[in-house]
Order: sequence, then C-alpha cells, then structure tokens
Amino acid sequence: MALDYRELIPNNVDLGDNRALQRALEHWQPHFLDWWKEMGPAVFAGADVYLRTATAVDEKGWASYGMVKMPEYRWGIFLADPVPDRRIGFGDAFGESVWQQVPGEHRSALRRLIVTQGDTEPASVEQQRQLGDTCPSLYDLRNLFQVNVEEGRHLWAMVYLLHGYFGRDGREEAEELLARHSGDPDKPRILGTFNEPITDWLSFFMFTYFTDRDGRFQLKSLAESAFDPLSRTCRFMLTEEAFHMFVGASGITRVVRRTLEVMKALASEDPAAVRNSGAIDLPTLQRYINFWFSSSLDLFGAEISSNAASYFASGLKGRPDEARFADHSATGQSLRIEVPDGKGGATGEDVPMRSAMNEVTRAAYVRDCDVGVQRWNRLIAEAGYDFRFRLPSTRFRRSIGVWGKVWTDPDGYPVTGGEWQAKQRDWLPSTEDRAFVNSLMQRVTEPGKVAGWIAPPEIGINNAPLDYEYVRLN
Ligand code: BYC
Repeated sequence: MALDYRELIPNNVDLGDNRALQRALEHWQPHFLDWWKEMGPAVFAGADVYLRTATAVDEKGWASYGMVKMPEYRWGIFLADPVPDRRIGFGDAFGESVWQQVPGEHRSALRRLIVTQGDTEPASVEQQRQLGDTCPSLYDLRNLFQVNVEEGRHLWAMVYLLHGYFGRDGREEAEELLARHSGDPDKPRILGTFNEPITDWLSFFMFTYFTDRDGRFQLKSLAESAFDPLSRTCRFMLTEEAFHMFVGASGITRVVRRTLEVMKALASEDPAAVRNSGAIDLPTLQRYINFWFSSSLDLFGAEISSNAASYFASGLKGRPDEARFADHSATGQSLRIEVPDGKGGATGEDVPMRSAMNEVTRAAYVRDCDVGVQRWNRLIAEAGYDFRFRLPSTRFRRSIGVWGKVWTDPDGYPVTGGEWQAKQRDWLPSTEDRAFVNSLMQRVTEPGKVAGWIAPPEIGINNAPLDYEYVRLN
C-alpha cells in the first residue's frame, strides 16, 4: 500500500476519509513540532541530513534516501499491510477474529500499554538531544538523527492509535506525551531508563544496544496483539527499529576495536595507559555494560506480574514470536523463578506461566544481548588478550521485581549496603569514568574523519562512501 505524501500528515490509513480524526491530528501536529524544536536535537536543526524515509511499507519502498532538514522530515502514520482473516494467536480468545476496534472491557489496559510505549519514543529523543554537539563523525551524526526522527515517527504511531481509538481520553494522553520530559523532577517519563541522562556517545551506543533491544522485544509482543491496528503499527515500527540496534551493536564493536588497536600499539592492557592514549579501557566498557543492561532489564516489569497475566489472557500482549510456542494458552504450566529467600540467598518459586510472561520475554532478551557480548569477546581473543566481557546477573542493580532494591554483586550474590557502597565504583561507571568518557567527546565533522576513541565504520550508509558528506552543516 503506497503512502500518501500529498497530505499534511503522510499516511496509509485513508486519513482523508475521516475528517474528525484528521482535524484532531492536524491540531496535535504543531504541538509535536514545537516539542521537536524545544526538546529534539539541540544543534544542526538547519542542516541537510542524509535520511531514510518510508515511501511505502513493503520491502521496496520503506527505505528511500535523500537530503532532508530534520524539522521538515515527513512524520506520518504507516501501518503494515493487514493480514487477511487474522486470528488471535494466544490467550483465552485464541482463534477468534482480531479486533478492529477496542473492546470496552480492555480499553483502559490497552490505553495504558499504548501510552507506556508512546512515552518512551519522545523520551529517547530528549535524552539524546545534546549528542550532536560532540559527534565522533558525520556518519555517526547522521545515524543519531536517523534514530531521532524515527523515534519521533514512532510517537506519531502511538498518537494515531490514541486519537483514532480512544476518543477524548486518547487526545488528552497524546498531549501528556509531549508534557512529560526525560529527567524532569515534576513530570518525568514513565519508565526508569528513559529518565537516565545520555551525555556521551558511549552511553548512546549502550542505549541503542540494550534499551532499543527492549523496544524490539516489547514491539514484537505488541505486534501479537488482538487489537489489529496496534499489531500493524508495531510490525512496521520493527522494520525501522532494526537499524537502531545496528547503531548500538556496530558502535560498541568500533569502540572495542579501537581500544584493542591502542592496547596493541602500547603493548599494554593497563587502563590508565589506554586512557592516556585517548581510548576507552575495557574495564570501563564493562561498567557501562553493567549500567545499561541492568537498567534495561527493569523495562520488562516484575518477574511475577498479574498485569502481564491479564494482558496475555485477554489477548492484548503476547510473547515475542508467539507462533514459535507450542501452546498458546499457557495454562497449567509454570515457570521456576529465583526469588530472594530472605536470608541473603535465593530460592526457586514455581509461578503460573501467565504470571511469568515478563520473565519469559526477559530471558529471551538476555540471550539476545549475549550474542553481541560474545562477538566482542571474539575480537578480544583474536587480539590475544584474556579479558572477557560478561553480562551481569539479572539480579544485579534491579529496581523492579523480586530483586528490586536487593543489593547484589554483578554475579548476583547478595551484599550488604556497605559492601555495595564500597564496591560500586568497580561495578558501575564512577564520576571519574564519566568525566573521562566525556573528555573524549570532541566534535569531528570533517567528511571521512573519525574521533580517536572509536574505529571508523566498515561500510557507509546505503552504499555511500565513508567520506560522504552525510550531514551538510550549511
Ligand atoms: N520503570 O506488573 P508490572 C522502546 C511499573 S522500549 C518504572 O511488572 P507490567 C524504546 C509498572 O508500570 C519498550 N516503572 O508491570 C527503546 C507497574 O506500575 P503500576 C517500551 C515500571 O505492566 C529505545 C508496576 O511497575 N514499551 O520502545 O507487567 C528508544 C508493576 O509492574 C518499570 C513497553 O514497555 C520500569 N522499568 O510490565 C525508544 C511496552 N517496569 O501499575 C523506544 C508497553 C514496571 O504499579 N509496556 N514498572 O503503577 C508494558 O508492556 C508494561 O507496562 C511493562 C511493565 C512491560 C513496561
């Protein structure tokens, strides 16, 4: 289905046929643009950026490249094509037809899920707004802006659902999505990770590796939803999301490569020597992994969740790739979950499978996160060093769920508050680590040049050369 770019709001949902909805969205549009100006990328608003824009939702049309000024990006409403005779794939209504409207009894739960998803999109743009100032290359700057405009579009995707299917409540929620701000003490974003500052590019790459990957798993779960418009919009968002995780995975890989080059040249693994040569030592990278991984684990919710059970039962939110599971009702099954035993250790508790859905998804996410970690470890091994990265235990530094506020070390063994205080700087980025990483963040904007703390990318965007002027600063 082609996208209609003649409209003020590009779309493939026949917006022109629904005047009331069109007017409501056209009313919201200037609020969005004001928000973008105030809270979006702080520099280079007037620059021409080599951006990917969707012209159709199929394989051929979803990625067309050209120079665009970010405020002129055509944010629109694009849903994946409908699946004919789509049926509910899990829960109590398995096999029934999917819903084209919101059933009254599920209205508030669905609105809550859509608002939570929608809240993360502008939050991430806010978190990243200062990064343009210190880009390590034009290639990276362009990738940052691509991620930012697409998160803006994902906000549009959720706002369309709120306006189109939730009446006045939905319109109010859409305004609130622009009123809450990342890190705002009075009106913060809903989920913890989205209030963490991102002031350096290492954090940006960690965020796009770990936090965008949560996005992928959550979108896959929502793509299973019986509410078909939500499913279709999430399916299209997932095609864009893949690039965000590429930015994270390739970004961290390039940092590791550069560090290894410096270690080789110095013939030393000494973190201080590596830092003196302007690269980020491996133990510091491990502390950033510990921080962003543990924060992102909380985004899956509590291990034992009645919310998750009722979302699954009612067909609102499934498991990622639900079709791969043998049994779509998940009744009469349980999952053993490790919980604190109250004596400083852990004990197993059998939890009904539906209540353990958050944990099922989190476990799949952890396995997926580990793929990149093993790839980085191969690079280190090939370079002849013994250092290995590892994901900390899922009990480490949790705020949500059974391990929330339980002090443990990165292996998941309980420690006292005092031990935590004493050891924290070995486990998480310290003030000095952050100051050091920030000291490396110097803007590089000469085409083809890359900052000294990160290796150049292997290939350009859309087959363009590495020294292509991906952003024309004007
Ligand atoms: N921080 O029963 P529980 C993305 C709250 S990222 C703060 O376990 P549930 C993206 C929870 O709201 C993906 N609060 O919750 C990435 C609940 O509050 P109430 C975003 C938290 O519902 C990068 C209470 O704790 N999408 O797209 O099973 C860039 C009890 O929790 C947190 C979604 O999240 C937290 N981390 O699970 C851009 C999908 N975790 O009721 C974009 C939609 C939980 O006590 N959301 N709480 O006030 C959901 O599916 C669910 O809301 C959650 C929570 C999975 C987040």
